[in-house]
Amino acid sequence: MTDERAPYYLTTAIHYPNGEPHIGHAYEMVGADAMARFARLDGRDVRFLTGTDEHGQKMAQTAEREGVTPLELATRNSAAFQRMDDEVLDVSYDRFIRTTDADHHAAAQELWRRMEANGDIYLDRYAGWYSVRDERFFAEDETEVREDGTRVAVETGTEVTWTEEESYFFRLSKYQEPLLAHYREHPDFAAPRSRFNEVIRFVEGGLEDLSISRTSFDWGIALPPAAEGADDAGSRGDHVMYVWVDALTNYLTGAGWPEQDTDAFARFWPADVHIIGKDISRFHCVFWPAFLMSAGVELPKRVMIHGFLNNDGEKMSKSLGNVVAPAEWVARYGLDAVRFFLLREFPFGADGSYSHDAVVGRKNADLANNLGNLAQRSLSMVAKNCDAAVPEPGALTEADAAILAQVDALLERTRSAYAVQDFHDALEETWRVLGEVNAYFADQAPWVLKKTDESRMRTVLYVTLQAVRRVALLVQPVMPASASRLLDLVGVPAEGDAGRTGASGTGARSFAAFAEDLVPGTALPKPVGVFPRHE
Ligand code: ME8
Repeated sequence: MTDERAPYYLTTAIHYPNGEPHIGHAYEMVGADAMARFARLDGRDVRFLTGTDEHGQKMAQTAEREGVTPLELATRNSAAFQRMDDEVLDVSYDRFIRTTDADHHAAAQELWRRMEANGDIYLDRYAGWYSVRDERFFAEDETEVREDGTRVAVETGTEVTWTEEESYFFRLSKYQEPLLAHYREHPDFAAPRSRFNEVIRFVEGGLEDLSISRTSFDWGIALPPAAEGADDAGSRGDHVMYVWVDALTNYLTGAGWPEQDTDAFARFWPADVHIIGKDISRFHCVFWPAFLMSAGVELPKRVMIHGFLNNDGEKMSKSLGNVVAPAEWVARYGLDAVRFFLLREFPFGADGSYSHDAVVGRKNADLANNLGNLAQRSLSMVAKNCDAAVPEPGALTEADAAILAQVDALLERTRSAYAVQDFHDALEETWRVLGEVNAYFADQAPWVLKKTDESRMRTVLYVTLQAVRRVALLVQPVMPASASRLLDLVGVPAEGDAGRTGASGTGARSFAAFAEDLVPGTALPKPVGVFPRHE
């Protein structure tokens, strides 16, 4: 049977397992997870790829310092990243790729072979500055010498070292015009616009060929054997692929390329969106599409460049001692409050900050007061005054219809916001409408109607539950477990694993349920608080 759902393939950056995951990694995962869940609930056939980027000099050096092999280091920390996804953040990924996986080696070598067959790879010598921390090369004028004599990359502040070695080069310069043409024809290729513009300006400034192999260490993917009769066959074995060539290829491996799963590849490639942070936009918006053009593979549809999450406005760093472990955060505030905070607090494309007060503010004001109290008060009244079942509404007044119309409009608004990864807008609008529902509830005062007009009280409670139900459906991608509990309370049955609630247990409800109405007479469970206050 053919699957009629439209495919949706999204990826995160693959993270360096040279240490434990931090809250910046968690931020990216929560954003991507909300997108994956939204797409599933909206009827798409989702493939969601994440994983770890295990090769390169940084991994080799860290392993040496710690007295373990690079593979041991990678295996240990890759497991820590996977635990963060599974046990801490409830991320609904479909595959956790490791660049040490066998199918990935095959894909990276195939990409190389194709770029080479296209005449885009040549042997030369590299002489210049390399930052191991960033795993990237810098031109001399992109570096500066600090007072203490160390030379650093201006953009990232990391130390660079002079590197001279035989290296294979990729003819990036050849792709300047094709890239600019692609950007012109696909104005949504990267977002947000301001970050995309930086990329365009960089390409307009001219592109130099890129060094894509290293000889000074061996922790990387071997080059494919030379084509017959090639004159570089002798030295090829001394090289490993530059880690970024290998890393970027993971997106193809994860779709089944080249031959692991050709049906999946036909279905899921080109990727709908790569989700990455602002520090690696050049790799994803310049190098990656150039590699793909060279190899004759279609380009991804979109690169979403998110901003950085800082600690109270300060950059997180080990030396400042302000690195927060995601598990600590979740233990302190609860998972759904953390997920909500991360997506509600500032736009995904912008930089933002967290602080204890800011998280508690969101948790108490938005979740406990605005949504939690509304649900709790209306459900308690129903439990006491309507035989613990969905009440039968009478004719709707203008006020009833107006508030329901605002709630109904949220699905389309949320859908278009998610289409451009604007969770912040979706949540801001949802909470604006929740504010209106709270005002409606206060105006209608069902606790007064109880004494004067019970039939009208039932209508007001019905309308309020209807609003709570729709909001709960819409916030499932952000707060899977709490939304699911709330939907249980308003009597919306779970539908298996449509949205993959993962560790959170109970099933999700697809957005198809949005258009349905609560059925009067449906028995409701005893109401319990879903959004506790942070004391
Ligand atoms: O760059 N806030 O890995 P990585 C938000 N292996 N996002 C942050 C962040 C912060 N404070 N710090 C880092 C790599 N990130 C490569 C990627 S992809 C083929 C290879 C984001 O572990 C960062 O922007 O250093 C990136 O998207 C991701 O975390 C992994 O960073």
